[in-house]
Amino acid sequence: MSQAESIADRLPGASQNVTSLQAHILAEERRHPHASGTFSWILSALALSAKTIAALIRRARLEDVLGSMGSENVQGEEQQKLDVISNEVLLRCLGQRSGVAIVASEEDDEPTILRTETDGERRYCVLFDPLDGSSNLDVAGGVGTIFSILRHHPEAGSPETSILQAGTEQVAAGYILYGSSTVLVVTTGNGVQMFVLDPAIGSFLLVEEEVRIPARGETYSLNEGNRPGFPQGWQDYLAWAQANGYSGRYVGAMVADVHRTLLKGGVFMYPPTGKTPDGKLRLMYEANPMAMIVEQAGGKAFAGAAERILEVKPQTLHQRVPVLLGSVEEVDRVREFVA
Ligand code: P6P
Repeated sequence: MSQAESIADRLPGASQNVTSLQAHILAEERRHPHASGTFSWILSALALSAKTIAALIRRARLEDVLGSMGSENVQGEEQQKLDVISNEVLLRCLGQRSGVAIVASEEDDEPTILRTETDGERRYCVLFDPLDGSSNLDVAGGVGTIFSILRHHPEAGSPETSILQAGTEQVAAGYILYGSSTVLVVTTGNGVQMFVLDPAIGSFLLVEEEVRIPARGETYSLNEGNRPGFPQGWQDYLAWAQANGYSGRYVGAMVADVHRTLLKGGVFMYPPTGKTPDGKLRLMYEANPMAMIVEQAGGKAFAGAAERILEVKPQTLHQRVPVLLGSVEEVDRVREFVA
C-alpha cells in the first residue's frame, strides 16, 4: 500500500466523502440558479463566529487563571463576560457581510441597523442568542449559539417591522452546540444538516446530511423545579410520563437539551407558570429557530396545545413564548394533556 493510500485510510470517515460546511453551502447555492451568494456569505460568517467563540470558550477558564488577577486580564483590559464577547464576535463577523441589513441579539435591547441602502440587492436580518445557557460555562457544561435568518424588507417602516416576522418566514435557522465537540446544526428549508468542527483543520465537516428526529422517545426535558407553578395539564402529563417509565434529562441550556431531543427523540418543554405566563424562552431567536429545525427534521413545535410556534405573530423583539417541541408522538401526547 502506498504511503498516500495509508494516509487516506486514516482520514475521518475514510469510507465517506469529506464535505466541509463551505462546500455544502456552495453546493446548496448552486441548487438556486438565481442565488447571488449573499446568503452563503452570511452562513460562512456564522461559521467563522462559531469557530472563534468555540476557541474562546475552550480557553475561558485558563485565561481566567492565566490571564487575570481579579477583574483585569494581562492586557489590563477589564474581563468581559463571555456572552458579551460572543455577541461582539457575531456583530463583527456579520457586520462585514454586505448582505446583512439588520442584526438583533438577546444581548441588545434594540436591533442594530448595519445597512439602509435600497439598491434592490436582497439583504437579510440575522437574529441570535450569542451564548445560550452561559451560566453552564462555570461548570464546563454545554452552551450554544442560536441563529435565525429572515429576509429584510427595506420598504418596511422601521427595523422592528422588518424583523417582526412569523417563524414561517425564516429562510434559515440553526445552532452551534459547544459541548464535548462543537456541532453546527442548520436548515435552509431543505431538511437538517449536521456538521462537527475538526479543530485540527479548523473546518466544520458534514456528519449527517438528513437529520431526522425519532417519532417517539421516552424522555422528557424540563425544569421540574417549576412544577408547582405549571397549569394542571402539564402536571398531569408529568405524572403520566413518570408512571410510564419515562426518563428526565435536563441540562438547563436549550441548545444542549434540544440537540439531545433532536438526535434521541423525546420532548423538550418550557411551560408557562403563574409567575411567567409566557414561559421564559424568547420567540424570535430561541423558539422560532429551534422550531424550524425540529419541524424540518420531522418533529413538532408548539407554543401550547394548539398554536405552532412558527405561526405565532411576533409583537416585540424580546417576547417570550411557552415551548413544547420534539418527537411527533411525544408532543401530541403532551398536547392532549395540556388542551
Ligand atoms: P431554567 C438558559 O438560561 C435558558 O435561556 C435556556 O438556554 C434554558 O433552556 C433555560 O433558560 C433554562 O431556564 O429556568 O430552567 O434555569
